[in-house]
Amino acid sequence: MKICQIETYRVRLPLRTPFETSYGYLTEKAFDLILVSDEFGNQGIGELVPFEQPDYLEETIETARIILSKHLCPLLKNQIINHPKEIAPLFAGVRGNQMAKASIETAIWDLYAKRNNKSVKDYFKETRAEIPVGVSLGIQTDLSMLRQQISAFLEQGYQRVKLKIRPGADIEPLEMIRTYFPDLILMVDANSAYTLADLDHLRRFDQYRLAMIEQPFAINDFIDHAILQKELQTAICLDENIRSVKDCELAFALGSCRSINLKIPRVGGISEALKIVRFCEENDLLVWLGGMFESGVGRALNLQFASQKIFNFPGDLSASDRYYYEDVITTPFELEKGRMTVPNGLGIGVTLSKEMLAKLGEYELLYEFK
Ligand code: OSB
Ligand code: MG
Repeated sequence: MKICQIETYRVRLPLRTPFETSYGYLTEKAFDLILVSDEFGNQGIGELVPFEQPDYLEETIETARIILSKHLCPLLKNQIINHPKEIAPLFAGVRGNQMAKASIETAIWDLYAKRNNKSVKDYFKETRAEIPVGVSLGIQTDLSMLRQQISAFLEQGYQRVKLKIRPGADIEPLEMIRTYFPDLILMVDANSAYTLADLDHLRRFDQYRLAMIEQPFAINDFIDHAILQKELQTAICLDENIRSVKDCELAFALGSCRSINLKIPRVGGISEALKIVRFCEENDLLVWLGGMFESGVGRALNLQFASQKIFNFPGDLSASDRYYYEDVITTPFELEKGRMTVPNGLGIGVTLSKEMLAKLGEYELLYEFK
């Protein structure tokens, strides 16, 4: 297969509810759709997911656009691609920039599956049709609002709640939640808001029966996380630290965590994500699927990937209406009894809405290879 054309649509969607984390406040999400076409006019779609601010990780949507158009797209020129697994080695000379790489790699998986009349999930072993899902809640200092929100999400069938926390907005919401929702599958995500100096404070978290504590320390810290994991009963989960399977090996060797939040874009695409799944399976690390406020395109890919049976723990995979009023795909994803259905169509299994793209998208032809 040859990549003959790469196009993009830039889109912005307002979030239904502004989302506060330990590092910032998000009211709308920008993302680019990346469309790759082969010599027969088959098309694959990927999503470029970085945020506008370099506050979750260093990549931003703007830096990713530059890496994509200046450094990654030209590498596809005159290449015969037999399998999407060839993309990561082709991109290896470009350091880092996993989300930029993943936008193309995942688009090529979609294209490859479509050419072969398959769903992306057909390339994974042991899949299932329905996935248990959870919801990630932003920092909420109004505890009665938080209580109402959690009740509403539980009524909709969400099977797990992740709460964003920071120093000063942690113990009180946890006390409230355990008073009113004693049996809830609950976890917290600090997005690096603590340091080892908070060790005594963090010890208090053990009493709330948390499924895990996600990313308490700095985004590249393996040693302090290992020290903390030895001191706590609660499992530590790493998100920002994990950019590749090598990072999982390091975390495992040091004992930095017992769980991995796997986001396909953060590790550069499906091929690396599959290596991480295998590593976690072999080493008894609990792996589950995280999210980046994806549109319907990234969400469809996440559902395909989470169809693998190892993804038992409900991920940050919520229905479209949890995030956005409208979407770029024709059929939004809905929740049924706390589960979401993996799309069955070819590739990632969704169709772009021409009307929505005309209304919301800013089009650009990135490359045409003759
Ligand atoms: O740390 O997992 C995170 C959202 C934006 C940036 C970072 C994170 C998150 C989430 C929400 O937790 C995930 C989602 O529901 O898409
Ligand atoms: Mg996280």
